Amino acid sequence: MEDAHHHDGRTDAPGRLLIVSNRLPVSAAIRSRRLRLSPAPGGLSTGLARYHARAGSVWIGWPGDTSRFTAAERDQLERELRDRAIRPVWLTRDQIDRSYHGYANRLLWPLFHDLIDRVPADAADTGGAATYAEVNQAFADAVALEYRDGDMIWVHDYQLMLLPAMLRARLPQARIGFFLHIPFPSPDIFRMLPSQRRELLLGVLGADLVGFHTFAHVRNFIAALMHVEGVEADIDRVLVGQREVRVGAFPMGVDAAAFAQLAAEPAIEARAAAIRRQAGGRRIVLGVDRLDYTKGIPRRLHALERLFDRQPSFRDGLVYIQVAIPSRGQVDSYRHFRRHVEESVGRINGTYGTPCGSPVRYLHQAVPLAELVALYRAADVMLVTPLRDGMNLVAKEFAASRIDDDGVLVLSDCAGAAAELAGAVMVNPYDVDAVAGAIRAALEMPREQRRARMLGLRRRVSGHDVHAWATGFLEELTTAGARRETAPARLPRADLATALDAARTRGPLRVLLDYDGTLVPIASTPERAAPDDDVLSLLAALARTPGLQLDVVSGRTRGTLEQWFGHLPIGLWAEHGFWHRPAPAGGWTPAMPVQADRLARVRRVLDQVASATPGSWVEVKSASLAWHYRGADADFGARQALDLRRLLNEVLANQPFDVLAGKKVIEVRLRGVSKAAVARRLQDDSSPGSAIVAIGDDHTDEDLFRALPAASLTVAVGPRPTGAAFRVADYRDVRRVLRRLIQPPADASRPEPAGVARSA
Ligand code: ADQ
Repeated sequence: MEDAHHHDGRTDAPGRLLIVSNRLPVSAAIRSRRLRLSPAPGGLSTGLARYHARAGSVWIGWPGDTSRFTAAERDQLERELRDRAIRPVWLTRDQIDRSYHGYANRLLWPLFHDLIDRVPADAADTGGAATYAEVNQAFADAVALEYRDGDMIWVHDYQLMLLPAMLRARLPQARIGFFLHIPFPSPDIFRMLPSQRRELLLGVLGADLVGFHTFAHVRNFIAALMHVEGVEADIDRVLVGQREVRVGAFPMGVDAAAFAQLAAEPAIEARAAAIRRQAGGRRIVLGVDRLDYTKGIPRRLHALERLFDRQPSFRDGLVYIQVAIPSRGQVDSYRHFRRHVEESVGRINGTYGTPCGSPVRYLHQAVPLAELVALYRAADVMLVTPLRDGMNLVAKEFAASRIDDDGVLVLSDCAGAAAELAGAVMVNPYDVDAVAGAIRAALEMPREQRRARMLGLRRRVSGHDVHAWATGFLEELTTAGARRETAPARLPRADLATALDAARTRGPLRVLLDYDGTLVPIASTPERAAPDDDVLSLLAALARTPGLQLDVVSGRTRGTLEQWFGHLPIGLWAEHGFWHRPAPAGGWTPAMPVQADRLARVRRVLDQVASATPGSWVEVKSASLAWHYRGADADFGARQALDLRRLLNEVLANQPFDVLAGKKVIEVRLRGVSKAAVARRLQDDSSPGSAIVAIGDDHTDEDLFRALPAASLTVAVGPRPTGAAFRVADYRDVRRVLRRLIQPPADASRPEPAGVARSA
């Protein structure tokens, strides 16, 4: 049987989008012997379902517990899902218990929401981690089966964090995106995860693009990566071996137009009016949440209690409607939590109710969308006070529904949405008094202010809806994948030879060489990397070559460079250009004043870390200090490095220092000292008409390449992503290229315009 997508027959059709998430937009159940599909709860499926309906995508996920289904019922389910472009991943009950209810919901969920006291003591030893991996593997099988060349794969959320790497291993060329719908915790909390920390991080990094709701989550993720070997993180990308992974904030939106349209329907307006009437003149305060301990419902109820206590007029002046959608009833802590919430509601109504009514209406049910929108429209104040939330779409749905520009949103500053919704009344959800105060302020807010705030909220919510979110993510994924395909890794070496020969026939050359990793291999200790005879005679020969001016630009100290190359008639740049010596008799001059006292203060900190970290040491240079931890225990060293980096980055941010993390080294360097500054000075003192050739192997050389004139011949050594025009494999290739420069240029033997011979 063919599905709809096979019928189009186009061979050049752009690939499809494969959405992969644990839950599908529908979940299946047998009720009264009939198969029923109902919309699945939760922000991910609700939000994305609207995108799926429009986009012609295929959705792969778990259809809910089908362990009691007959074979015929499963077949029927599969057919009905197929009509909705959905492919089910069948999981056993045990797999769901251990992986979804177990590892994902008992462990990852509370930990990622900073609620570590919700992590059960036995969370690590129920075999959940292994089953989680097994379930991710089952998803990988399903995706690989569906995948065709050119498709894009978009994996969602914390239940599937291993999946991107599993897919990368099977489909190396696929474009894979990953989005985390929940927060990524600070590295200090992430470190508490008892199992497969590293695997989860590397799992996610199998994607080409990793998205979060906010920059705070991006920052936490990147900080956690500082622990991981072989991974180099930048502000918006991570280098994993040779592969570049983009990382970014993509705040998810809601289908704002659809909510606005619903909100304007006469039936819904009438229903909202009816709800207001039933409140009998009381002001309406509303809460809508999945019944989840992250949503802050008990503290919210406390805040109301406090308000009723201190402000008796509110006791029959307002009604609080709490709609709590049942959620994760299979997990113990959710069952206990439900009881706790219901007891609180009972207590408040018992204490503050009157014969004519109770101040809290509590609904433990999923309400239909139309009813939800009517509630949004009826409310005077919407309370969204999670203790922690990836985004929180309820806040946005409320704003999108308020086409009357009225209603006040009280929003927790611990929700991702707080980074966007400036028009809300922000509260710390843990501060019960502040929440009570915010509810009161919201109720008393004058109409004009309500209107101004709501206009701002609506503008944001409709300008950044769920379609813009998905499109934005997928566009970025397209370019992220494209970059990998066009990485200049395959530039033929012959091109470099041709370009060099052409440059030499045109005029003089200025050749800039990095040292370690470029002229010699990287050695295990810096002392072992002394130049061999071959490289010394090669440099001497280059120095003698007419029309060629040679400079060595290195991070090494001037003492070392002087000792190795002092006798050669070449320019030397030590400590990334802080010291310069133009020629053997020239003497060394610093590029800027040394800030000895400031460096001394940093040094005290580094010395302290070094003394606490066996095997590590501090290197002192004129313009920089470096803490090397290559010799330390790998885990301990990484942990110390993380703490040190965070301290230095935060404390030194406003001081004239750069903090640079290299391979097992953290360096603090006077700002402005870089190979880029060398590039600028060089352009002033080169012979007129010189072409510049620059060769280097690490990221300090990238600064140099970027600062050179565009026509320069920049050459990267080794396999990292680079802005250089050419690439060679290693120091042996570099020497081969340099040897060529000692010979007369290949083209010199051919008849050339008169001016050219001069340069040879
Ligand atoms: P959730 O934790 O599920 O989502 P949220 O973003 O608020 O939280 O989404 C809840 C969804 O369920 C909303 O669309 C809401 O309308 C619906 N809903 C809630 N209560 C309901 C009820 N009683 N009846 C019917 N529908 C109800 C996770 C993260 C969030 C993140 C989303 C999307 O925890 O932080 O915003 O994914 O990424």
